[in-house]
Amino acid sequence: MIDLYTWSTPNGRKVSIMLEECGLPYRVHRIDISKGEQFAPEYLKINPNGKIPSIVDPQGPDGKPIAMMESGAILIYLAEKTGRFFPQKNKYQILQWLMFQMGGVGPMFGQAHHFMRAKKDEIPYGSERYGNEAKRLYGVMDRHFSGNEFFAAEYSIADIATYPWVARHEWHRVDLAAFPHVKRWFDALGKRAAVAKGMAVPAVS
Ligand SMILES: N[C@@H](CCC(=O)N[C@@H](CS)C(=O)NCC(=O)O)C(=O)O
Repeated sequence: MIDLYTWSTPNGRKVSIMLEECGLPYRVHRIDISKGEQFAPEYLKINPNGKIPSIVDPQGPDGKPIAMMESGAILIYLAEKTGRFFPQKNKYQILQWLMFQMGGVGPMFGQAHHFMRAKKDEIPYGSERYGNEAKRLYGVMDRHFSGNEFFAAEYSIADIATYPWVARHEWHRVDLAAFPHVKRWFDALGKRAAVAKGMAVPAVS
């Protein structure tokens, strides 16, 4: 049984979607990042970066336990463990779009959320800068999806990594109607049972 340390955020949900897609049994540990639980000394032993998500797999490589942080690396690990959603024949295409998510979509949308949903006064410079960058990234995805069903030739960890971020489109003030090909991709993925299940993790307590 894999232990998943997570919270109700896009980076956490990438991993719960992947675990659901692969049919791997897992146990959810809620790390409430609004309460600072990500900085608890016990948790830092699993994730030295003090963020979610993390996993501990007692059956890691060579049968030995492994603890992992960084959602992109965890997706690659789970894909290689199960042989799912990261086929060798599309490996570099998938990696390219996975890195686009890890280095672009995630950090930029995350910053847009920070500035647009700031607890005190909204900071217009930050909202504009990251809001514009978010829209630019939607443009890149929209052009790609105008001629491609998925990021790579088939559904892969690149799609799994990006879906939970696009699911927060209202948070970064993007109207999917302006990006019809992203909307088609988003709606199609949302119909997958594993995506719906993974998006509901952690369960509301
Ligand atoms: N690059 C990391 C980013 C992880 C990340 O930023 N997690 C956020 C939630 S989505 C977090 O734990 N934030 C708490 C904090 O920064 O203190 C990954 O993909 O795993």
